[in-house]
Amino acid sequence: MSGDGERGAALVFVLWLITAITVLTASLSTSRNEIVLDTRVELSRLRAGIALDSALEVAVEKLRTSGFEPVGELKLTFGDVAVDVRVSPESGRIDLNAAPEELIGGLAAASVEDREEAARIADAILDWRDENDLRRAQGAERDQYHRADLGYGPGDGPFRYVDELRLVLGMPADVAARIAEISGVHGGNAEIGLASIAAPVMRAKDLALGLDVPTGPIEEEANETPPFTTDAAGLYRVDIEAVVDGGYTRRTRAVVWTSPASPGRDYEILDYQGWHLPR
Ligand SMILES: [Ca+2]
Repeated sequence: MSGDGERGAALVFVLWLITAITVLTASLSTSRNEIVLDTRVELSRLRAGIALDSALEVAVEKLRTSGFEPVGELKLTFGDVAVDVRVSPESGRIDLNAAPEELIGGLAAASVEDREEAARIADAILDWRDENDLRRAQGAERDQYHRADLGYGPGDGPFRYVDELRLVLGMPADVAARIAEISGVHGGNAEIGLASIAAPVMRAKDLALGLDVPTGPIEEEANETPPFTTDAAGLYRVDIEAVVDGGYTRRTRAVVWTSPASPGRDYEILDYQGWHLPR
């Protein structure tokens, strides 16, 4: 069977599976019994999970063939599961491990309004990634983590995942989430590439250069989607949200590499995270 034929058959199977689970869910829908309600949530979780996995397959295939121009967005429907896909090139992000120190400063300043807090966060990020135990002026090394009773120390090496930002001493969770939106660990570029650059990334770059631009998060920027461009290294972040029956919601974020060096591999998933948000 050809590749297209196999994918077509797989999608038909996915639709059949979701329909079968939908029928099963409907047969439970009149009951108020607690165990049955738990089962319905579990079935929604399952339907969303199947749709998320299928959408990731579709997104990767589209990246490998036609691309995502003009904007990296795609809407899919699997039965009554509505799926939104957003794709963006990793080279449009700031590499947490490779970026020069000023750019890490800009990254923090674009994510926190207070310049002193931004400077503390930048120093703590740099102390996390450098291999030495020499504390920067406002940073944090092993001693500071020990005194904060965290039970772990700084990585003293490259960030493996953007979510490791949450472990950095003094990093508020919302700031870690904002920085994670505009940074990555897989690109390996010291400079931001020519790939589509989101507004906060541009601001981080300007702040690193000392230009007079606003610090902190800007709400409108979060909703802007820059035009899609191809990533020269074939590295993309794929954000997917699946909503079952307009209610139960599950999300995944994956970093995919569409042109891995290993022969015989079509793509590799370098990072994968999942959330489910029960209503
Ligand atoms: Ca260190």
